[in-house]
Amino acid sequence: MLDGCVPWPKEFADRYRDEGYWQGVVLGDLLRTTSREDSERVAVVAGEERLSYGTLDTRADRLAAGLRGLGVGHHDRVIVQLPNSVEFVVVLVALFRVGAVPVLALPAHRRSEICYLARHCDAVAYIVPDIVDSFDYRELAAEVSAEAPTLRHVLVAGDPGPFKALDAVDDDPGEAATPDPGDVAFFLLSGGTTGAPKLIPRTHDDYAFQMRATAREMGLDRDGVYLAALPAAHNAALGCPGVLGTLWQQGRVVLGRTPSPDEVFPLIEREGVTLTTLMPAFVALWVELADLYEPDFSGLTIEVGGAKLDPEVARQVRPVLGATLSHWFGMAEGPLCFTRRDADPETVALTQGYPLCEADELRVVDEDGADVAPGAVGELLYRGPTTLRGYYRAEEHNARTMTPEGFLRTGDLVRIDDEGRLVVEGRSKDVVNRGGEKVPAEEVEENLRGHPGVRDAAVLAIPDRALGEKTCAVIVAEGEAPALAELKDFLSGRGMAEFKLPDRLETVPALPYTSIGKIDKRALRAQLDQGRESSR
Ligand code: OOB
Repeated sequence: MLDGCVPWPKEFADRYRDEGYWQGVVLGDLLRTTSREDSERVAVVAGEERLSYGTLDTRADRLAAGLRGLGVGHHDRVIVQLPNSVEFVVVLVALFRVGAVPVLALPAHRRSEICYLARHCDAVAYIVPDIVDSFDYRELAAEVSAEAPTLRHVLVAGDPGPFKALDAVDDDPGEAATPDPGDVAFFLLSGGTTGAPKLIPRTHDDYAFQMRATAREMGLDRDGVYLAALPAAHNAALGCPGVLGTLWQQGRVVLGRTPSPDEVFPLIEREGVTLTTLMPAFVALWVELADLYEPDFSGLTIEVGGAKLDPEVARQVRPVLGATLSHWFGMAEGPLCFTRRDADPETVALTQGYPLCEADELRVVDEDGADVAPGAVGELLYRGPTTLRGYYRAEEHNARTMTPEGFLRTGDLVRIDDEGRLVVEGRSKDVVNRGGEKVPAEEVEENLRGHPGVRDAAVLAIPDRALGEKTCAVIVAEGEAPALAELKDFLSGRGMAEFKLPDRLETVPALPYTSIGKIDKRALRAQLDQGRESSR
């Protein structure tokens, strides 16, 4: 396994192989079989374009050869920051075939996140689009190049500007070595723990199992049509079964850019979409706007997860949209629990169902790490054939987030009900879950403290009707307090992604601290609530 990754101990790896979870396949084989057997079969629909398995397979082979020609090779890390597009699919498969390791950045990431990633993993290449939603990724790439000494290539899908066009990376395919199925295939980004984003190694074996098992449970077979409405770089839309899992099943992927009803409702009906993934805020919006469209989604299953889902919204999905809902608790780190398609409506509304497979081991523990009584709430610990054993190059962090027995501390507070179903009750980690986008409080706090008008800062989640949660910055001012707009500009100027910028600002004379010197957020929240009460 790539240096800096933590392998599963041999006894676990043997067991996962013996029990048939890991089958020794490699992700570079995606598209291959179907291309050989049924070359004209449509693999991807993007706008008016319909691309066959044969076309994509050839494009991936030619790009892989071109990348080798540029000197990109086995184990080289390549940051991929592409929107849902044909290029996204071709680039990933090409990198898998080269044995290079894609690092899947989200389209919303900016200089701060990308520079950190590039330096942290010593990326040799960075692949971007030209302009999306009026944001010029080539300018971002220029800034990243200046700060990342190992970066040798910037490749642009579209107009390359000063860089190299992705299209021009093209060569006749030659013989290539097959990577080890137990090795890392790509890195996902952690949805937020402490500080900077962490890199999650996903192996060929573990991801192939995840895709196969989720496809089976969601009924996605060769006739399945998956709509990617969330960014495909996110685990939920990539491999649950998502874009890659659908191609693995020889189904058809429809690429959307956003989950907004005016864009995707017509697509779902036109393409006969059978499966899609949404964050809760969009399920609510779909239900709310259904009257305008009168959709018939009786052939559609919607996977929803990533943040708390309002049970009332869940209950309306079948009557209003006609669709089947599957309620998920998932993490890029690997844990997956979800309600199956035949679950009764109340199970779907109120629980996140059962783990992906029998080899998944779940524990619910108290603050001292002891198992809680059955049914009681505690932190979820997770171990299994898709769950990582350690983040990449993060020894200290791993010592804190992995137990000595190899369980991941999820930072989520859950209980297991008397039928064995998972119920997410809250979380202990310091993250704002802004409609499924995770904002690590510490990272925002640290950056806020860099402003000359901020002496100290804390970041809290506040309830929001549409997104579930929004971000509130609480500051202690140095002199005259800066306004929210100014702080947002300041953080943007530091290269932070827009979804991490605070939505609200409060100023206090001092922040409460605990005896061990951490900001006492519970006390701070109480203090703010009290202030609000008394000013009513
Ligand atoms: C998914 O993955 P990530 O890595 O972006 O975020 C994971 C975190 C969890 O640790 C938890 O805090 C939160 O998102 N979360 C939920 C939830 N599902 C995830 N919080 C409350 N209720 C839920 N149902 O978000 C993800 C990955 C794969 C599939 C689905 C979601």
